[in-house]
Amino acid sequence: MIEKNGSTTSTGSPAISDRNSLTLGTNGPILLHDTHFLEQMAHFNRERVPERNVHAKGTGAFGVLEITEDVSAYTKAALFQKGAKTDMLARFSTVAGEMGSPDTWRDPRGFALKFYTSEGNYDLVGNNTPVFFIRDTIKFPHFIRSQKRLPGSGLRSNHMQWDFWTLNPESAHQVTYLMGDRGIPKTLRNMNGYGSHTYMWINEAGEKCWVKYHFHSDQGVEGMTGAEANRIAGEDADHHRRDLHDAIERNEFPSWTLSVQIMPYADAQGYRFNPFDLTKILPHADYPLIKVGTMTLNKNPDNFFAQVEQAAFEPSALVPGIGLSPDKMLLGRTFAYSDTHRYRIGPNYLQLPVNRPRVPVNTYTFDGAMTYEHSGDQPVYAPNSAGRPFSDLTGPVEDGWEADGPMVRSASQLHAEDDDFGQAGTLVREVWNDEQRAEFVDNVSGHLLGGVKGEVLERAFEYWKNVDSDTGKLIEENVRAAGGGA
Ligand code: HDE
Repeated sequence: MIEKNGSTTSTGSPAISDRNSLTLGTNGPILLHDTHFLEQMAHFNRERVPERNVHAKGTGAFGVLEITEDVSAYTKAALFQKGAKTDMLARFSTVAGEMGSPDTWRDPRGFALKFYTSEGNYDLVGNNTPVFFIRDTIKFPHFIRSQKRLPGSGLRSNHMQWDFWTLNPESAHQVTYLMGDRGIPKTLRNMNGYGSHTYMWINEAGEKCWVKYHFHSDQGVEGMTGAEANRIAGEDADHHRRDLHDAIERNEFPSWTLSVQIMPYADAQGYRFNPFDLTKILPHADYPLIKVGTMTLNKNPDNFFAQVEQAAFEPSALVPGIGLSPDKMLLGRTFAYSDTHRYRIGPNYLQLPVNRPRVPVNTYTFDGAMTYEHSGDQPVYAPNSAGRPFSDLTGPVEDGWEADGPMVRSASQLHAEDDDFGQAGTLVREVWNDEQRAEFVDNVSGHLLGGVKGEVLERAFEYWKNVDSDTGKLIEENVRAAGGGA
């Protein structure tokens, strides 16, 4: 008795029933050899892979990057040549929330891009903010744990967040940005994206420069107030995911204009800010934006788990013409991402269709769990006498930079105008208008009134007065008047 066009077992043979277990008599016990039941249940218990330990809640879409301008003077990377069109995947995410957390919590948004280029994958894993909270990778686990849940109660804690932020004052620029009107995007289509770090570009002649990426939303940048966000969080935890998905379903394809800031290689050393300090921006007056092209998202994933949950982005995925920089955060990330993918997805995560390069791969890594791609009986060592290609270049690498000195553990050397609060103060005083400043003061006051107390609260008042004394005083007055700190 076989049902035509029914389902199958995972071994491909016709399944008898997905509704009734095999029993002895209609009222009898389930039989151990009901292997279809066993397989369904055992696999069900293994359906989840560990969620990302940061950026767990996210949304993905496929699209294309089209280069409309000539930037070949700066980079030889194929995907950035005028006229190039490169398929891509984007994943936007929050940072601290778990997989089921509300899209509209106040948090930076991940802006992770994977370009399937003709020279291999290029991943640009940025955020919707041009800066970040810290300058040294070693602080990252501490930072993230302080933004998540208390070890005892498992509850989130504003007090713990502010304890970290005020004990690490380099966070001030990013926290100012986070507490401003861009801290909660209205939709994922209404936010900008940034590479955040300073990277290196190398042109055909081997000349290097430093580069920062800006993806400006062609839909315009719009935020959401805290009150609105809290209401929506209760109504629809997937508000942002739904908006992006439904817009693409309606063929309303969101796009972003890609521009770059280019810093001549030699400028970095003496520039007034350390260009490799991730808590700093490069003022556009010093290095104006240069338009490059347009990124458009035009296809929803067919399967969320296979194509978004298992998508693996890594700052180490580079192509010729693009390099890293002395930014300690960027260098630290080049280890962390592929390490987390090997753990979370498996050692052969790059063989999954969503992560697989669109070019032939000839690398000397073999076997490991779930190996799918293989190189037949070609040599698995190099050099070899069987003609399997291997690389053997020596001498200075084209994407390197000069460095020397004793081995130390220390903060980077400060440049002339480097400090923890200056650029945050500029954002508050010179970039924002009165309305944006008022919203910022309300957001910070409200957050501090959410359980921040004692010396942490006092440090927070000092932190904000260091950013800007007027708004800092206003925040302190608001919080004390509302009985904060009790
Ligand atoms: Fe991440 N980050 N990060 N991060 N990050 C991860 O990789 C890490 C940082 C960012 O949609 C993890 O797959 C370290 C800055 C995005 O799949 C992990 C440091 C920026 C995403 C990781 C940072 C980012 C991640 C967790 C300190 C913007 C989501 C899960 C140096 C410039 C990518 C994972 C996606 C994800 C490590 C800081 C952006 C643990 C060590 C700065 C958009 O590997």
